[in-house]
Amino acid sequence: MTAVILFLSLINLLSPQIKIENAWMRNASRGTNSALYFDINNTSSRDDELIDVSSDIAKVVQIHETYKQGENMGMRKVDSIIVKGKSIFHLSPAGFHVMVIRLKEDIKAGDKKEFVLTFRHQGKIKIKATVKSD
Ligand SMILES: [Cu+2]
Repeated sequence: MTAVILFLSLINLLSPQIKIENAWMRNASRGTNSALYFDINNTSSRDDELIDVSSDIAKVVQIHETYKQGENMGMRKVDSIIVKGKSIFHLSPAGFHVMVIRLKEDIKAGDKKEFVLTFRHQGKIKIKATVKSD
């Protein structure tokens, strides 16, 4: 039994069940805000949950959603994003995104910036986002 569990957790380590694809963010200058987008591909049948995003390039990093209130669009912080098993969750400019607040440096088109995503089950995943201009 122990051997089976060990074997299964080894498979887990070798082939991540959560794949982060198409990570990109907008160019912006030091002191201003930017946003990070990516697709979360959950290849396992178990739901998972993005609970934290961090980076050294900004003072504050938050998960946000976009919402509509009457004619106005707004955005607000959410605690997490749930990704259903066998599904892909898209973060996008008009939807969920990661707000990168008060950049410590200029970020220019072509740069690659590192973020650490934390999932409830998968744990930490390091990604590199490509900076694009509008
Ligand atoms: Cu936002």
